[in-house]
Amino acid sequence: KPRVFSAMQPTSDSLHLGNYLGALVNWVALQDDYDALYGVVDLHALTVAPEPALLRERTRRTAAQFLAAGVDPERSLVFVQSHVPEHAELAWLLSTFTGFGEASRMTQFKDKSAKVGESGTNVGLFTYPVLMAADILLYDTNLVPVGEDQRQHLELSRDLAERLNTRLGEGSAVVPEPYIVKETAKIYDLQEPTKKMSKSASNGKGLIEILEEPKKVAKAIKSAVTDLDTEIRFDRETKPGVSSLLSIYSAIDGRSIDQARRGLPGQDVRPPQGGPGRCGGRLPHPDPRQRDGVDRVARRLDTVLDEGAQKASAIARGTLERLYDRVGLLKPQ
Ligand code: AQP
Repeated sequence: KPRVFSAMQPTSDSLHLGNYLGALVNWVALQDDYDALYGVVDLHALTVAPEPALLRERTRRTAAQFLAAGVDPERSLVFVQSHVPEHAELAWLLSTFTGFGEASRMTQFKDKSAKVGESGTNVGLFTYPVLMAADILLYDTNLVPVGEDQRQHLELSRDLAERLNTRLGEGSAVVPEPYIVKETAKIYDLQEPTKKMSKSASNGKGLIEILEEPKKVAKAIKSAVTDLDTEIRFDRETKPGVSSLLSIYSAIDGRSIDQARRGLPGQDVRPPQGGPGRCGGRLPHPDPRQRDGVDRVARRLDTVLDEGAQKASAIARGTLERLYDRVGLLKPQ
């Protein structure tokens, strides 16, 4: 089977609707046809200097939300990045293949460092896309399901894979393909509908957390920014607020944008198993079953993560040894 890899950072108590619709729904859908590995990338989270106890707690919660959303540990490996030391090892090797200018062109670093200023930023944030490339190349990944915001980082991973093949010989790395579903590639902030929904957004009211109380979700949707006229029409340019709500509604309820606009019944085509499903009334909101799901799976979590890390590490070791050999590192006897 071809391989799929993707990951999320444990940087909040709950994933948000952008993480869910942009990535997680696709992880669940792909696990049937692919050999899937899904990671909680705690090493990446260190770039924002989290409080240690909170990071540990969020690492487990993030993994639990993968399972609650329908990632099935019988079919997919779920693991914590720091439990597989090969990620950090390959990141170092790849950093020696990455041009300084190339890394400097990453827009996410530019945006994030502009927010905190040079004194607030760190080298880890700068080399973040190199660690991400290591995450992906380590598993000879064919497909990476992510949101639109990760497209440029994916492009760097592809460039690095090609460079390894050119400099170290064919078969050094698999060149990964992005899997970005157009309709849900970018879920927008409810208060600023031209910006992506993001946990670090300045105004928390524009965000829907998937573990939020349905009542609060309904309230957030009701107070979403729309526009002055009453026409319901999909047009990102002139009606970003209305268009964003239509996209969310359509993605959650399985309606086409046009059906959603006309209030027609949906086909219940998505999301797959474990997803929010149909909603009461006219407002889409995540199903409370997801909350129960998180509690139910918490007990199984340690075993799942242990097994996931062991199996992931076995694959990762093979890739790393191949590359260490090709760059000329002396093998320990
Ligand atoms: N608004 C979004 N629409 C679609 N997809 C999105 N993703 C994130 N926001 C949206 C996708 O979710 C996955 C999680 O990636 P991450 O854990 O690295 O988080 P992130 O991209 O850093 O998410 P945030 O909320 O935007 O965090 P901050 O504010 O810290 O930057 C990825 O596949 C991402 O594409």
